[in-house]
Amino acid sequence: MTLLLRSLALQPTPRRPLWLMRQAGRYLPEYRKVREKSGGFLAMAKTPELACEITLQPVRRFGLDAAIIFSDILTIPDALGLQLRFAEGEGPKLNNPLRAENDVAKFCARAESGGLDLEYVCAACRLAAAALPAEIPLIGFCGSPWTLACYMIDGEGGGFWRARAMRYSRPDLLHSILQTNARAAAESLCGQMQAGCKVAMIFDSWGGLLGEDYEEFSLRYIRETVAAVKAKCKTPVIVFSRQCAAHLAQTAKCGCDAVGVDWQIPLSRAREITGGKIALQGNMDPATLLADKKAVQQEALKILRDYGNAPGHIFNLGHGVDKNTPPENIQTLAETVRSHILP
Ligand code: 1CP
Repeated sequence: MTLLLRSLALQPTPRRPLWLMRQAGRYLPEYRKVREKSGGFLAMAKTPELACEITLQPVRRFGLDAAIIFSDILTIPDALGLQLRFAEGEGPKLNNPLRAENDVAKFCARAESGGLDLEYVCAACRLAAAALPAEIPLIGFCGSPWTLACYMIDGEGGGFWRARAMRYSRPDLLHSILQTNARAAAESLCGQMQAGCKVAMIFDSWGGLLGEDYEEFSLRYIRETVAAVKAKCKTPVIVFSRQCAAHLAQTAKCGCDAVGVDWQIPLSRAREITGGKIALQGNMDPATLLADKKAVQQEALKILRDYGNAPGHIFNLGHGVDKNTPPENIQTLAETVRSHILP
């Protein structure tokens, strides 16, 4: 079994597996080169050969222990008719956000009748899984139902005020969006698993906006997604709910195999809370990678020592790699984690 799968199963490993959220992207010169030639993010994501190439780039360069398919959480709203676009120099935008009751009704009806066509994502997974060496598993992913709803309702990143307000003004509408998203997320993950991914990951990047409503509007639907994936594909599932340290105990019990932890709490505390019953992924502050080599080494060692020698740690960041990260700092991180041999 690969290092990552062993850690997910809480089995001992000779050293900690390492991969990084957003390990492919604009900080890599080889990514920028492909991006320039292809005409932008969506063209890359929708061309399986290019998506495969970009997936492999960071693994080749740094010798990481997992690859994550190059795609985006917003492929689901795009496939369900909300039309994703990237305006130059801006973030992603959806042309048809869900604002009125009628938009939501049409959206849910379409999702139920039409299914989800993300064949280009599956095609990229098949290529990448075939190109990777056996010891490097491919991770497939999706956004959590709530995080998808944030973009679907507001139409773009920012404060997500419309999505947050809907839980007070029309919780019934929000619940129907979330229910539809839970089914779509599970379907998308299962498609990626059937196309060769060995691990599924759910990104709940905006779970932290919900406060005490996290269970009702996010975790409940993550639980449903995890159960649906487990019923069909049996692959391990990682759940990353950002800025949700206060809800770690509940998240750890949602049926997943690992939780992603951000840098709000030390891993040792996260382990106390989760009782060692589940693997933990994280949790270096990505800003560390904008500092110097010495800081990267020190922080990496601090995290490795803080977790201790127990099995079940997947080294990662607490959020994605920043676009201003010097690649040589990731090289330093990879060398530091690789040379930390467990007794
Ligand atoms: O070249 C570019 O300008 C595109 C930048 C970019 C990239 C590299 C976007 C647009 N998406 C991606 C790839 C991506 N997105 C991956 C690829 C695999 C890898 O990790 O290497 C993954 C896993 C995602 C997931 C994603 N997309 C999340 C969840 C994780 C997180 O970072 O919180 C979210 C919230 C998105 C939305 C999104 N897509 C792109 C951007 C810039 C954003 C954020 C928009 C915002 O600010 O709200």
